[in-house]
Amino acid sequence: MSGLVLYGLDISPPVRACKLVLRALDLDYQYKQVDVLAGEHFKEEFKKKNPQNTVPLLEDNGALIWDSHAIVCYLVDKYAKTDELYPKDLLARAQVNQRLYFDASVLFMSLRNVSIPYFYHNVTLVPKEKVDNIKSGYAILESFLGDNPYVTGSTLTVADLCCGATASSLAAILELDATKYPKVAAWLERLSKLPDYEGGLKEYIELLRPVLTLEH
Ligand SMILES: N[C@@H](CCC(=O)N[C@@H](CS)C(=O)NCC(=O)O)C(=O)O
Repeated sequence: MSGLVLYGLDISPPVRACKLVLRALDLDYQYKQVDVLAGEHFKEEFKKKNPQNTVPLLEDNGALIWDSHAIVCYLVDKYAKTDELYPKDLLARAQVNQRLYFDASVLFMSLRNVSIPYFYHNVTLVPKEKVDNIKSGYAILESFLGDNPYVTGSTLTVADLCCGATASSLAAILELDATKYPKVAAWLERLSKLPDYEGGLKEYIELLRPVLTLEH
């Protein structure tokens, strides 16, 4: 057993992304459940490890890393046998990083800006601008894909696993319209064949979709 410990819960999209990368690298790790819905991430013990109070959090022989994007890059750099998932070539890496920052700052935020108000304040009405943010995320992904099977080209990278974990979860708010975004639909279908892809996806969608009302 490695010294790796992942803290999280399956319904979390960024936790799913980390689990997909751990699986792709065939790494052993201990999984410690943090029940975010019950507020466990605000407990002092967890706060000491991650003052941002978010999951996922990775512990590697005592070193602490959080934010899924930092975690997945670290895992590939440290443990992968090849650099395919996170290329060392500077330009290729810059492109993967761009997609990772897009996921962190745009795509995931369009989800979080709806899920946090619901989970913490029971806000079920999703204003039009937040619905539009989801549509815009789908449209940007469609353009990233172009004629390629993956978001940076012909090979799967951590950018697909992070963006894919978020994009699949957006269906919790607004189901993807495959006629408008056929490339995103085909890409998600491709990713869905990966082992452990499902994780807590269905559960996450079922938690939100039935209770939300969207303004159009
Ligand atoms: N950018 C972060 C986002 C992490 C995040 O917001 N995780 C959610 C679960 S999906 C969380 O911990 N929410 C609890 C909170 O922010 O209070 C990442 O990629 O790790």
